[in-house]
Amino acid sequence: MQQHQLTHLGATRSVLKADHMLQTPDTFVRTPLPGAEGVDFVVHIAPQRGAAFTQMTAEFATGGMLGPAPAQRFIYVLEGKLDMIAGGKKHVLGPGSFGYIPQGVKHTVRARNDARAAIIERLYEPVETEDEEPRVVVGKEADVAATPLGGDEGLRVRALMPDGPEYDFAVNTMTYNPGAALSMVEIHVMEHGLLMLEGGGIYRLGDSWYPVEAGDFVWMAPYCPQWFGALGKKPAKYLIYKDWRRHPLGG
Ligand code: UGY
Ligand code: MN
Repeated sequence: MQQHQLTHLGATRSVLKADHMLQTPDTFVRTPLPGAEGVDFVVHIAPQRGAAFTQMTAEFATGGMLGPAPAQRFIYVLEGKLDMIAGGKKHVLGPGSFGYIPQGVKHTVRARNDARAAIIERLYEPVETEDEEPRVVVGKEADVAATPLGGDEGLRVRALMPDGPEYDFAVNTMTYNPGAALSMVEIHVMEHGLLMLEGGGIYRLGDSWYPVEAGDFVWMAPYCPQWFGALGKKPAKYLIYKDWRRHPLGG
């Protein structure tokens, strides 16, 4: 039988609204960035859209290198291996490993083989009452203790960043058993960047409900109503950024 070519005719699950965005892999557009070599970037969200941070996926060819960071940088490896030199130490980051580099700390990140990583960058917001400075952090997601959210064993949170007053953002993974869901529709001042890592489900954003699956990116502006329920036969897991521990009026 003749195989018919699927023609999308301009259709996609991607959606852009004032307070949220769903960006599916068929709509990812790659761009080079200054200082980087052998890396294509998908800039998922940026201040150009009103976000106070930048989240990208970096796609490295073997030997590809990131350029310098204009801000704090958080890296979560999705595929392949990265050599990261920061704070005078060399770290090998494989899938599920992460690294945080404070703003202004010189570092290099180079791919040992073809690799992909989620990269989150945010300008540091110091607080006058805080003397401690953020430090380089390296870890593996699987080694981080999981906390049931609100006592729900079916929904586990792993905090990848330390939660000290010197840190101004959090990056967590959230793992939902099939059928598990957020216990409430959240509406909060923090904004989110979210990358679906595994499985899928239904995301409520504002007044819309969207099917989402591994590979999708979601941006939620401050106060965007949000809820997620996991569907399917295997757990759903996402990586989620939020601004944290800073007064909304600054200072
Ligand atoms: O940390 C959070 O605000 C998280 N519960 N939000 C979310 O999963 N959409
Ligand atoms: Mn939230």
